[in-house]
Amino acid sequence: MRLERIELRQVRLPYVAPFETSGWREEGSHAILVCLEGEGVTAWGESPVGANPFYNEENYATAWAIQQEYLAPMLMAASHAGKLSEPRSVTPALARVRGNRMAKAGLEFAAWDWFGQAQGRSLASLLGAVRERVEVGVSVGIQKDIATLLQVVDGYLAQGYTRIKLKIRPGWDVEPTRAVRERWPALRLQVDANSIYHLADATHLAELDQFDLLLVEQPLEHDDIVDHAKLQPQLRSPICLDESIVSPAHARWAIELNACRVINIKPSRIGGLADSIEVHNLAQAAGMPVWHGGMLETGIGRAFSVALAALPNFTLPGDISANDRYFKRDIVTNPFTLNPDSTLTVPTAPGSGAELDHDFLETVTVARWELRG
Ligand code: NPG
Repeated sequence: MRLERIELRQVRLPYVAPFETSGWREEGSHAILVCLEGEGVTAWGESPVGANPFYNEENYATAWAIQQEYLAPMLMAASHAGKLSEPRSVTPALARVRGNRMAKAGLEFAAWDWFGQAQGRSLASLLGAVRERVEVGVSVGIQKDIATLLQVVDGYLAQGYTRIKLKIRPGWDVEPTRAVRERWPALRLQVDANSIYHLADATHLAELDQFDLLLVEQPLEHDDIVDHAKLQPQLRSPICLDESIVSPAHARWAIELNACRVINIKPSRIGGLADSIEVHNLAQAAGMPVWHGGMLETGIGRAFSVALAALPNFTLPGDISANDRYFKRDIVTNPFTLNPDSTLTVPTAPGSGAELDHDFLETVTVARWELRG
């Protein structure tokens, strides 16, 4: 891959409804899009960073700065030194920069799109996908009361989604989960705490065991593995780690310590697709299922999620809903729509398969920057 130009864009794209978790509320996407151009190929990636550093340490401002000052120049230099012969060479080329994984992921995703297009191969085939459709669910943010929650869940079930995740926090955990479970006894249901509890809350968290949950996601601190290993034996529900698993090494530590029984893979959190595949493979070797999380990606990031979720060990439904669950109008002309069996169809076009709506993208771009090689 010989790059001639790297472009970054900040977009602002309002959500159909604000999204509220235990720690923050966001009204729209603040994603950074990455465009790579070279050898006649134009490729796109996305860093699905938020408005605030409340999920992890990154937000749109940190990613924007690190990409401009370090990552884009490093990628350009690696490309001109002939060091980017495959998409897997991007991660080592950016490795001197510690952390900042979402910032890196946008560039890495775009490189996969570039190689897919250049080789006339779909991203799914490059990644080793084994499925043509992937099962998906919806993540339901915190609502103002239980009646509203039941209405919102009912709406998603009516659209055909068959797995629901509830955001929980102290004061909004056992009762809303009970209400949903009582109304839909057979529903595949899971909860996500986004790091709001502490080990001392173990007895309270064990109350969730009565609701036959697929998993309890990231109950404890965002960077913890050890306390989760102490909590898991106190819960019947499987713990799933999200925030804590930022690299293949973290996945290995969690597996070795029995800190969880499931891993959520978000390739942006892990710094790209290459390391995400490694996490997938480590979990598979340990007999541990993984599933694909979501960062309310635009249509660009979503295409990467759907392709990755088609790997064999993604055996639980992903937080990868159809584009219209997030945006009234997305920046792609080929949004995903929900199939009647609660799946999305894996793209087969070369590269990521996302087709940009360039005119609309112009109207939602609030900043742009470019580097020429
Ligand atoms: O469908 O993309 C989606 C949202 C899934 O709940 C979801 N994401 O903690 O997993 C999470 C949460 C999240 C959203 C995290 C935005 C960070 C930012």
